[in-house]
Amino acid sequence: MPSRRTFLKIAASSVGLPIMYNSMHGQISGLRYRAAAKNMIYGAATSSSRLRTDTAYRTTIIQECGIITPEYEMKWDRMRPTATTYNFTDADYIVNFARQHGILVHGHTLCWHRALPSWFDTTVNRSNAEQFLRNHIQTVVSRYRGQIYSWDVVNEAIEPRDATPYHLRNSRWYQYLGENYIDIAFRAAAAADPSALLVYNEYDVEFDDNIRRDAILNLLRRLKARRVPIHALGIQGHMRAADRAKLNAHAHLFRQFLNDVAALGLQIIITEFDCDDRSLPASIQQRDAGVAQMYGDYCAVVMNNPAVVGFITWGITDKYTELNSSAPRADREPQRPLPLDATMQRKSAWYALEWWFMNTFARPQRTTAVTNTLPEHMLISELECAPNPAIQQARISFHLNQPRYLHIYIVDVQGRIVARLAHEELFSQGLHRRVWDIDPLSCSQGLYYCCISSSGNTVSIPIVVVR
Ligand code: 9MR
Repeated sequence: MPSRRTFLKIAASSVGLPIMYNSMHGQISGLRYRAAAKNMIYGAATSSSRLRTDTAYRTTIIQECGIITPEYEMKWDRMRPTATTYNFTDADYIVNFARQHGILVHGHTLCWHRALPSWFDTTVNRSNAEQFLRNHIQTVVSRYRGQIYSWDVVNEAIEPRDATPYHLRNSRWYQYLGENYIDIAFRAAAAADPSALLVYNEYDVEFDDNIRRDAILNLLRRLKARRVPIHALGIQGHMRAADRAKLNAHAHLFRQFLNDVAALGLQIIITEFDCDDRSLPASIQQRDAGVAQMYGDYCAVVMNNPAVVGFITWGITDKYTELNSSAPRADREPQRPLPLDATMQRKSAWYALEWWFMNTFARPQRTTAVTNTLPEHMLISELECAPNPAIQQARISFHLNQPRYLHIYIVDVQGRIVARLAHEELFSQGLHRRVWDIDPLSCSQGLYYCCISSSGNTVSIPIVVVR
């Protein structure tokens, strides 16, 4: 068998050589690695000011998050100081921070009825609304082309109380453009960044409101029928501890809804999970237990659906939860809705998520790293990649059930090849265990995939580089 080795150059890092672990063996804690081992993504909403000023917080985000959502920075009121100008400073900061640490970005949000700038109502009208929407999406999405994993293209478009046909929210966008605004937004986003996962984001799909759920499903069906480029449903998941019994009583409806969405060929991401603890007593122990139970019960529904590929919490630490302003407790105790407490310590909610990531089944490989996985899945099995700590070598093993020409390589989260280990090399049937020299690996800290491809089909496993 020819043994061809490919060597890579690396820009020497001032912080030393990277250490690489196979996250599947759990040497690294942090929910991002737990999720990645199942080809899922965990992350949190964040803000540029917190990342800039709070070092402990920043370190925590790097350790825990495989994806981040800007809580404010990509909303119209922050990006559009005037009708003709853009301010990208804070959004750029978040996107650059994410790139430096191998973290994906969930862009939020291109079209929403809230967080509009003060000039909006006096400037935008029926005759120019389409132009404003198109220009905004074209400008913002192309600026970050290739750097945003997923975009909340349209947020919260359903509101049955507004009594419109199809239960669409009677927002400015709807008043000016009708339902067509949704098509316009998705098509503009797809044109500006064909590689981004395009998401429709909604809330309140978990309980007894069938009208709302059906309205969302019917909207998704109409979009699919019109061939609008939509790839995923975002479910916000803002929960209240008080609603636990209600969640469990209606879990069959929520489960059915997830199945119906998946049947449309859409992925599902939980995009804004948190748990308002106002109904619970002041006792920290009781609150943390009640909140964690809600995390666990929610996961018992969503983690068991293979279409659910991501779980994002609305913040990661209680220190910065928005619930203290939007839903303050009567006793004035700070809310405890998130996986980490205000000093970045893990709470039961963190362990509930960890348990679910460790015990859920692996999702089909991520499309950023792989293409069609099924046939080669059966052909190649037992893939493992164990780089040594000095990262000069990686031991890769796999089983092949017929002789094949293979490509073996390492890609980053955007699917870019950072190391080619074998190129169209013939491998015999059976177990292969080989050590490849990597001299040294051109990987900064973050998540990568070791991939084996044959005839356009790829299998991959997540690996993690830590500096
Ligand atoms: O958490 C956000 C809050 O601080 C902002 O004031 C508000 C308006 O921009 O948006 C909040 O985030 C919302 C998100 O953008 C969409 N889904 C509901 C979120 C919580 O209200």
